[in-house]
Amino acid sequence: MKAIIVLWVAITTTARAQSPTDSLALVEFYNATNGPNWYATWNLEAPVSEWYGVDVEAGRVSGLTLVNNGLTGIIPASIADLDALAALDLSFNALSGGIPAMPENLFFLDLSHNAFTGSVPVGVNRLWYLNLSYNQLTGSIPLELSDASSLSELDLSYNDLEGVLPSALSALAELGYLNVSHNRLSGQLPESFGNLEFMTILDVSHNLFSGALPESYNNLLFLNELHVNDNELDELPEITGPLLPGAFFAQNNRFDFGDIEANVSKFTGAAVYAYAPQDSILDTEEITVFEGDEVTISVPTPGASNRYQWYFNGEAFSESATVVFNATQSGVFDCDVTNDAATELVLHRRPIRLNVMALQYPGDANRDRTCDAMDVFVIASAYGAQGSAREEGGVLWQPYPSAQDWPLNLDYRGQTVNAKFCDADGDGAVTLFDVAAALANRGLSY
Ligand SMILES: [Ca+2]
Ligand SMILES: [Ca+2]
Repeated sequence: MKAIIVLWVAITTTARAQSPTDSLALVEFYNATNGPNWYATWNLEAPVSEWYGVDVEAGRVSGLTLVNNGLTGIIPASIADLDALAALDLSFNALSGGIPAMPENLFFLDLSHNAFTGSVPVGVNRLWYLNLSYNQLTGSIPLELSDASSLSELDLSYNDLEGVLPSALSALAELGYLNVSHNRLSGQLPESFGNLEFMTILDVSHNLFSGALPESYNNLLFLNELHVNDNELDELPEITGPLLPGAFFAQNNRFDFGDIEANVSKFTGAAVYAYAPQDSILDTEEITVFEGDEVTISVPTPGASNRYQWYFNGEAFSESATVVFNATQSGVFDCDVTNDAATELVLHRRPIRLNVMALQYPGDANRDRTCDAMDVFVIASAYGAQGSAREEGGVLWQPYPSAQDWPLNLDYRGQTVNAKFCDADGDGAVTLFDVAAALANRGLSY
């Protein structure tokens, strides 16, 4: 009832100088967005032209600016009745629900920093400024946005938008600012954006874009800021076109030194930039060999002036791109790749796990490569021990892949020897037969 009275007052007091349709739509908006509790509220008995944030031109409402004014609730569908409205700024409030059809003559629309859900509105084709950032909009970026041919600033950042960045947006010939950062957009960056000749700031960061940064972006001669960081891009062309004196952010992608080396001066020439860190390179590997086998590990990664630092179990191991060695013990190899030209980036090679399977010569219980009286003594000290059998039994003086480690370790002259090496014949128990094997092979070495 109160709302109806308020409505009647508004119409009767303002109708003479004001379109009744506009007044109705504004009062409905006021009621739907908790008007009485706005920080700066409206005196509905005053003329519309005196209401806070309302611009009136020639008796029609042309602007509505209620930034950070405590608005809650939804925008009613009747907002579309304000058909002379040119500018609508409701940013920094707590409005929610879907964004209804907007007055079609709008050229400025800022609904950023609210809690709107649903999809990006379309059909407002006179817009030159559209900011819907910091909401919870879902769905994809509508192709129809490309019908707003005067659009020069488009900000859809900090939403939950999915799908691709439509190539059709390259029809927005006036576009100078495009920000779609902090969504879940994927696919390739459109080649056609190289035609957006007035593009000054392009921010596609914090999405799931993959593939290459299109070489066509070299045509963006006014590009001052390029934010492609925090995606899954893996190819950076040599940037020959824009000077990028402002900002160039490419970190947290899958670029390697082949991508960065050629563009270092483009980064360092910018006022602010980052090309590090990048994702780890190459796949994790697992290599299983017998001890003594030759092993080759490498870091096949592009870059003309790369340097390599290998680590084995965390300790510096080698500085070669490719390392060849004879396996002695199991462990994990890591490699850091640095570059003399692009000095701020360290690329981590994903680890290589080396499993070295021990070989056993029957009778060499203490593993000093010789079978002698000491081995007889060691075997006797493990007499009765049991554990896994070898896959292949036998006592010939030749290497056998050893069994899995036994629970028992022997301390022999400060050296730990697993009891499985006392099982000369490999049957899973240390018995007199093993002592006999050691005696038979006594004096042999390898
Ligand atoms: Ca020995
Ligand atoms: Ca045995």
